[in-house]
Amino acid sequence: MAQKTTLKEFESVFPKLEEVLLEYAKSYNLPEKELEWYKASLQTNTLGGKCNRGMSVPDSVSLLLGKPLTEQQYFESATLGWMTELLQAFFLVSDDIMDSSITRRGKPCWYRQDGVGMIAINDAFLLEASIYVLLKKFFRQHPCYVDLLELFHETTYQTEIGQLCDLLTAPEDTVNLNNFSMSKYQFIVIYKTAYYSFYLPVALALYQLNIATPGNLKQAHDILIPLGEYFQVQDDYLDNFGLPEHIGKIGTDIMDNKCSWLVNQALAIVTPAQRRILEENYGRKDKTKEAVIKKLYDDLKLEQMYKDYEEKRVTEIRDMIAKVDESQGLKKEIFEAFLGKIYKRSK
Ligand code: GPP
Ligand code: MG
Ligand code: MG
Ligand code: MG
Repeated sequence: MAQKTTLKEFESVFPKLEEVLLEYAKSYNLPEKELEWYKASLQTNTLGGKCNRGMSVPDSVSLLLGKPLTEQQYFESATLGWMTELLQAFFLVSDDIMDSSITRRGKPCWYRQDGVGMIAINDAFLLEASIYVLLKKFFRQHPCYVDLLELFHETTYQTEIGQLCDLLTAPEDTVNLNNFSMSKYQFIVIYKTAYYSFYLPVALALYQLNIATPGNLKQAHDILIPLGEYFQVQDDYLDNFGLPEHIGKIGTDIMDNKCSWLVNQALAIVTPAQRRILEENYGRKDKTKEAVIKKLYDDLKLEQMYKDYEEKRVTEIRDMIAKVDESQGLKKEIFEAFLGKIYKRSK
């Protein structure tokens, strides 16, 4: 029987990885003050989240094997999990600057913390570089070292083209609702979120066990990308309808002129008068205009539309999971575990 990891167990691996990263920086004679800075950035930006992505690496490895992991197997999978969390930390520190966000995980965003500012950009680069320090230290001899290396690079590339589209679809100075569409939306969310959040952890698990094949990677991809799409729809829904105390962040999508799921749904059903309200108030850095849009979303009953979407999408995803052919080494439970963690989430 497979065994599920706990946040406590997963977090217990972090100090060892932190030590390796600090020792590595010391080997370059990085002065004490900068060493302390790097440590603070690592801790603030990598810890304190739900670790859903990171923990799904050991969970997937254990499900693939059908038994609890040995200490060595757990350490390897948790290390790959923490590398996923470092990638996420790199993205979030950067994304919060680009989105002018206020809080993250219930605290001020890193770039808004005392004395940090634009140093956060370099901190984000260092968080990314830390992935490859760990990969080399622990996986240099692994038969899939190059596959793992390429997977992290490819996933980073995919996320960055998604982010590019997210940003270019949301110019700060011009609001043009004609730029939004569901097909644009789909591109943005698949690339900026689904690959790194859903496909990456499972592909890592397959490589760790050296059982990845083009067939099972594609099978995993074909379910995990729709799951990731659904996850980002939830993120967009929560940006407006979630509670900051639950989601740990304050929504910025309306003021940021984002091609969000909500605005796309609104556009599909508005009357000409409501469309004018959208045109005059969406995407402005103005709290009063934001409130007008929030009121419009309520009038349009977008909360109920989301709930209907969620039920329909989850039924479709369950059907896809039911059809997984396990003879290629994958297990349905891997996908069920992801779905179980996110269905009806409020954070
Ligand atoms: C989520 O978008 C996507 C990311 C965090 C990927 C960022 C990618 C980079 C290359 C920097 P979001 O802005 O909706 O997330 P959140 O709501 O958490 O700010
Ligand atoms: Mg953001
Ligand atoms: Mg963003
Ligand atoms: Mg968001």
